[in-house]
Amino acid sequence: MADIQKTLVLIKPDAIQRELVGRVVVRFEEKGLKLCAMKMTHLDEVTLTEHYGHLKEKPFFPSLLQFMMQTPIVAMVLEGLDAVDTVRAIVGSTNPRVADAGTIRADLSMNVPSNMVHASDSVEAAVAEINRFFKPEEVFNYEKFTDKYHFGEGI
Ligand code: IDP
Ligand code: MG
Repeated sequence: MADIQKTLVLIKPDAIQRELVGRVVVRFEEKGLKLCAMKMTHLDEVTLTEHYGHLKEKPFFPSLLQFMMQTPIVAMVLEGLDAVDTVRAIVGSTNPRVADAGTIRADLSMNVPSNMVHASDSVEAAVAEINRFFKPEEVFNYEKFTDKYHFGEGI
């Protein structure tokens, strides 16, 4: 049984610099994921240290933070059936050079940390990350005519 879930996506500074924000958004939209929240924000060290806490001991951690603060980023909440795994599948694996062709990272990037997007990796992480980047009133629940295709029985 599939669950309706929400997940967090960040469009990283390399995508902003390379003017690929629209290309990223369209991939999620055309899949059938529902846009529930979206904003541009400039991340700070405190937020990033929390967000990338699992990487704090890695040698590349300081450069990852520097990279993520180069420009503002675009944060989004997407909703859909099994949205956490569905979005991760569209995003592709961390290293864009070995990511599956057809994924955002494989098709549009070459390197780390500049791999275009962040996506939550579990339902628990998605809840924590949505709360980190959005106030409850910034996340919208609304009906669309296409819900029956993307969320319901598909008929
Ligand atoms: P994920 O983004 O696919 O979930 P994580 O392991 O959580 O991958 O790493 C978070 C981010 O840190 C990556 O998306 C990438 O931008 C960066 N990163 C991961 N590994 C490396 C590395 O070896 N060198 C530089 N940056 C890295
Ligand atoms: Mg991760």
